[in-house]
Amino acid sequence: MKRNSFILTSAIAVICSCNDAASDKAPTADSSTVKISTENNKYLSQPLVTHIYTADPSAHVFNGRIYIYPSHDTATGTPENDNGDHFNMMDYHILSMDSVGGKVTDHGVALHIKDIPWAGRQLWAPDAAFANNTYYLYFPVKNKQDVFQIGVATSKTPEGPFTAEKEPIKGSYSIDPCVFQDDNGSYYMYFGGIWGGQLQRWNNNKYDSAGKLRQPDQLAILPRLAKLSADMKSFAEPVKEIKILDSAGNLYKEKNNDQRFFEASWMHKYHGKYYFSYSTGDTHNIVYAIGDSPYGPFTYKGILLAPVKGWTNHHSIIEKDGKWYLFYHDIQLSGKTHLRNVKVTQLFYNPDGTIQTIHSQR
Ligand code: FUB
Repeated sequence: MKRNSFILTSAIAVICSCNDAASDKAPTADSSTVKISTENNKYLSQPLVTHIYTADPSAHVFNGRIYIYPSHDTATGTPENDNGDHFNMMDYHILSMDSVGGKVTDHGVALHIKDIPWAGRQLWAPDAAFANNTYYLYFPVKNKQDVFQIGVATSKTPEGPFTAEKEPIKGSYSIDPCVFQDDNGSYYMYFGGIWGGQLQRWNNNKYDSAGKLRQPDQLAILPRLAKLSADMKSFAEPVKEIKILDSAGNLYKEKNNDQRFFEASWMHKYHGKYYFSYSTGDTHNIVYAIGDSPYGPFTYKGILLAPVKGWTNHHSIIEKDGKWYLFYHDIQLSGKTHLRNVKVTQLFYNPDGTIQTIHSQR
């Protein structure tokens, strides 16, 4: 995963950084922190925690408290490539806070890869849901054949620890699960990611290890969705594709990489409409599209979060006490692609239901 401008920025950041490349701990209060802090006012928000690296924040309000389910980035020394092998995460830590701006608690290890019987490597972006008096943690990880699937783990408390099911969710594949509860109590999982997320290997829900990315003039690969069963551990229906349309009603082509889906699905509802948001990956935006059904189609509306410092862009959206918030990440603390830090900022709607674009650097 590379882009030319970012390689240059990264190179400068690596030269300037005093952080230990072999450590997965974010800097504590030392001279390197002071050096970084002179740049702090360039950013819209500051990292929520600085003692570990965190990314891909899926936020939820459970029992009136904000819980954040992030990836836990680690420096394993795996070289960077377009498959994202450098995102080689081993466990999850769940964060929580009473309100935005309040003290953030790290609840420690909630699930470790060694406790997932079917897992091979790379614990990527998780999500969580509450049903049946149980908290469910959904996570993508490569199985022992190096193919991404999605697993589920359960706990009686939102912060875990979580116990993983022995097998992945049957029929699941690729990465970045987002579990959305509709007003009628139905739950849907949105998922998928191209490139390292392997979505290009899945056509009609069948695996093809030789599956290729689309050519510029071909239709773009679409994100996926399935309704969850009442047990929250299985799909209630075959996985479906989600149509994202331009204002003329056409599907995007691969060459429309400013708008087409790449990874990092999120679903929320606002004034009765379904807002499907996602990352455009190699163009680094979080964009959104609006529809009338959880199944879509969704019509593209614009950029929600402009590119952040770093290659990946990943987010979630919640409402708390009448305000809407965007959780996201960048690489302010480390200057390194794979060592990210989660952040939050308020999100604002226009009267017509569109969302004001957020720029994370001033
Ligand atoms: O954290 C690993 C991967 O990077 C996530 O699954 C993607 O969404 C991107 O943020």
